[in-house]
Amino acid sequence: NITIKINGMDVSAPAGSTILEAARLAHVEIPTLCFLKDTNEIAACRLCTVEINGGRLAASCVYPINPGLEVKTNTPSLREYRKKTLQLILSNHDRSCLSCVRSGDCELQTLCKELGVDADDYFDGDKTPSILDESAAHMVRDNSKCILCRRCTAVCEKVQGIGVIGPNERGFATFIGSAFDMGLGETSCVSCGQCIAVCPTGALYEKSSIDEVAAAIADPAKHVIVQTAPSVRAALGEEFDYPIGTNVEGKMAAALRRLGFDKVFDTNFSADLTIMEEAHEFIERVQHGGVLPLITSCSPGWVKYCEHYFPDMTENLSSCKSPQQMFGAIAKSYYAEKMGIKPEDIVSVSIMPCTAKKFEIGRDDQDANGVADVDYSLTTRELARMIKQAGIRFNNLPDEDFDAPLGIYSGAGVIFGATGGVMEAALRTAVETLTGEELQKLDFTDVRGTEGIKEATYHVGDMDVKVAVASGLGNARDLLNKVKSGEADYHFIEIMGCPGGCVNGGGQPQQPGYVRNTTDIRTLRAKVLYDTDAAAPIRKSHENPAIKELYDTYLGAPGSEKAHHLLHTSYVK
Ligand code: HC0
Repeated sequence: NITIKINGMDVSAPAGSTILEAARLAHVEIPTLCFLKDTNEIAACRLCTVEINGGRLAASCVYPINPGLEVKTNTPSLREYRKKTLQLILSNHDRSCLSCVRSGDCELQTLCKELGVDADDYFDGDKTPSILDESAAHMVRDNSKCILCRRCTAVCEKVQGIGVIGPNERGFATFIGSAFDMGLGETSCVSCGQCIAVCPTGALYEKSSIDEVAAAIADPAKHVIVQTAPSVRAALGEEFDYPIGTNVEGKMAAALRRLGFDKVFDTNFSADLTIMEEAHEFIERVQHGGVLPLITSCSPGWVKYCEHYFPDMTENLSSCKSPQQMFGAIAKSYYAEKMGIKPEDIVSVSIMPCTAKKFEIGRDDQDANGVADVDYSLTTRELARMIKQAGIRFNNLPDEDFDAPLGIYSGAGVIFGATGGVMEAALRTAVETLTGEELQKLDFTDVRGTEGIKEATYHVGDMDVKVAVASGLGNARDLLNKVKSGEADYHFIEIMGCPGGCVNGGGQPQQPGYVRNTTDIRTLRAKVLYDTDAAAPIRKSHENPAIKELYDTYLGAPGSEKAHHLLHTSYVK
């Protein structure tokens, strides 16, 4: 450890720490705006500036501590300096805060309040010309709210390995955009929304379908049903001040009912259905010399990435639709017939932790019944907004259950939302199907956890099954390059587009930089799903009674013609 002085106090911190980290150990939080640990360490915004060794200024987010260093974090001149920095940012910022989507949880707004910025027009003058880019299916870019922190470009390039946005021009003319000023929708953006998740202001946000959903609910001619993805229950509470890692499944179901949905269902049900089809497909490919490794296809950001960047591997993708889409196809066939409702009179809504799901619902071949499988996909954040707009007191709601039959799920279905969860769920079913024996231990712990790439080998019958799991597209790229070079020979791979899986999706509640930098958000949210699985009375997809009934009375067997028609799809090269 190295001992330094912070505001006159001795503070001991590990060698290699920055001033920002050392101060935190003394419970002193230095303000930051652009800083994202391991992703955006560029000291661009200068808000974290401190005084060192008697008055020199240093950016604490990147300045390493050294023996004898003396730091002041809160002098009158520093406070003035930070206020000026904020005033300068505000001078080139669209300050229509009242109507901004981030009003109330904007990091710029919070800092202005905390640091006592008492007016917003100090340095008014020219503004950098800005664009509103609405070309993508899933999101809007509003550069008038951009503060050039570059968190979005860093996550796009360094974490996801994509880099479709970056700084254009120089100096005062600098703006974030795509090459040749193309709209995002014209680029190879995969719609993951990780840029939105890290944006501190209202410059990036999902394209909202709240009004369309509310109109459908108000239309008496429509039967409006909703499904909620596994990881929404693990994060929605954050929008209502619950600690990160609180399971709000029961209150979420109650809120959806009060919003007026005719039936409240669960994507976990169709996650179980996906496992039935995907495990069957895996066994078929293994036994009949099909293309291996089989790679999961439920994450639409990943699927789009594969189509753009690894088109020669689309044959490896499972032909299974995602659980979101399988749900929609079953809702407008099996459920519609059961209820005696025409598919075109059903409006199928999904609540997803994901922005790429907005893109997925409009893909070709996602309309098994002649109408879209899913009509609207809302993010977790949009659901929170709808609940607030409707005056529903979320925190006071009772816990309620999902409706049957499309709301019944196994523990295997709920863990889909964490990286490794789809693999574990598939193994539970594939191993029992291949061996004909009951598994003694259902926990495949090697594929759990938030590491970017995980590998394991399982002895199944007379075969060693080699599996791998990657989350985050930079990790997916590294893993696929190993497969292409022949360095690795897996049988089955799970890939999720977002680092940590859907719990960390681009549609989840946005946590401010200082929380992201100090809290393992992914692990806390994933724990909700693993705890739910551990406590579930049924933990294997093939034992879900509603799934059994679906096959017995409607689909026949996994991989049947009817199942293929409704539940499988194809990809673009
Ligand atoms: Fe996921 Fe899904 S697990 S992609 O991460 O597979 O978005 O939560 O809903 O469809 O089930 C997201 C989450 C889903 C789907 C499921 C899968």
